[in-house]
Amino acid sequence: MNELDQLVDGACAAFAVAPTPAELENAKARYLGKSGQVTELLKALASLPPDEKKLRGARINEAKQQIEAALQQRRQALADAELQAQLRAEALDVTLPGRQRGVGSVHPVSRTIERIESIFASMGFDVADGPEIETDWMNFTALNNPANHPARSMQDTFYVDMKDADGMWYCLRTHTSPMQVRYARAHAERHAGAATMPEIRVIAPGRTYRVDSDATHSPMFHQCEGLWIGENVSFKDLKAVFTDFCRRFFESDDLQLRFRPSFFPFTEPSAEIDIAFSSGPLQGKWLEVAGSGQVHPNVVRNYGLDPERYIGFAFGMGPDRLTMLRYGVSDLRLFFEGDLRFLSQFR
Ligand code: 2NM
Repeated sequence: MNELDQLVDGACAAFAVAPTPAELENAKARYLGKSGQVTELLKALASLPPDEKKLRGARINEAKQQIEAALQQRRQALADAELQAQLRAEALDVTLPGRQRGVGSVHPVSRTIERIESIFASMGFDVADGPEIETDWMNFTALNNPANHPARSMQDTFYVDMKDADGMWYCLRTHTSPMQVRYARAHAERHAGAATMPEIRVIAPGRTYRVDSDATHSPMFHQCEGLWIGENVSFKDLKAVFTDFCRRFFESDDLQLRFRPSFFPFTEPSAEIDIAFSSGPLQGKWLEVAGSGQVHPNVVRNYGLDPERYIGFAFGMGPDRLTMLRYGVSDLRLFFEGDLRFLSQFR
């Protein structure tokens, strides 16, 4: 093998093992660069006699063309490989299923509250909500609780380290009735001085707080209280409204109701309301679902209304307990733990 063939073979071998374009260009410089081996051979032609120069020049040029061809081929191969690698790296599997966004759902207690709201809305009740931190007057005094009533004690009520304008500690509301006081007072004020006042018909659902915690009591629980005040609203209206509500809420036309005498400071007379299902696992068993009564004259007065003219009823129920009954949930605490294994069952 002559010297030029060896040069071509060497160049081809060097190009073939160059792993990157940069290293390929380094290898090229060793052959075709300013002082590369081929360039040096061409420079050496100058010292040859004309006829030898022509022959050798042609041979060197032939070798040079072979080397340039090998270089071009290797450049193309490296560029192709780089493109393939990039395509592989950026490959998208368009057949993969998409990543699902988690599907949320309404909390079972919120569902119950929405259900209560829509049933009462259909009977002409407004829905009111308001502060969870209340003044002593709104939470207790306006509702005819005596100054020394045990519900006011720190064993039963959460107090906030802040005093109101009367110098009393603010508390976390222990029921939603203070919201009804706010609503009724605003209503009375709006119609003050007019010959007649439209009836007050409102429910107040929301969070309430008491110092209590076991399988059937949570320090935060929900209440929904209702109020209907007018010039001629009586206990029979309460019975009709609440019977209709319970039958629609539990989707049972033959559900039975029982009004059992009781006591609340804010109503007189007062009654517990029990229901009995006509079928299912709880059939025939009396279950307490609400408290109720004719609003006490002192409370009507605190609404800013004349108790000689205005009368009505109020009731209070626990959406947490209604949810347990409706869905057969046995532990109240499940509602407040945020465990998706439980909550997703209501999707
Ligand atoms: C209950 C039971 C009985 C009630 C009373 C009032 C108000 F504001 F009219 F005085 N609101 N809610 C009431 C009556 C609540 O809960 C067990």
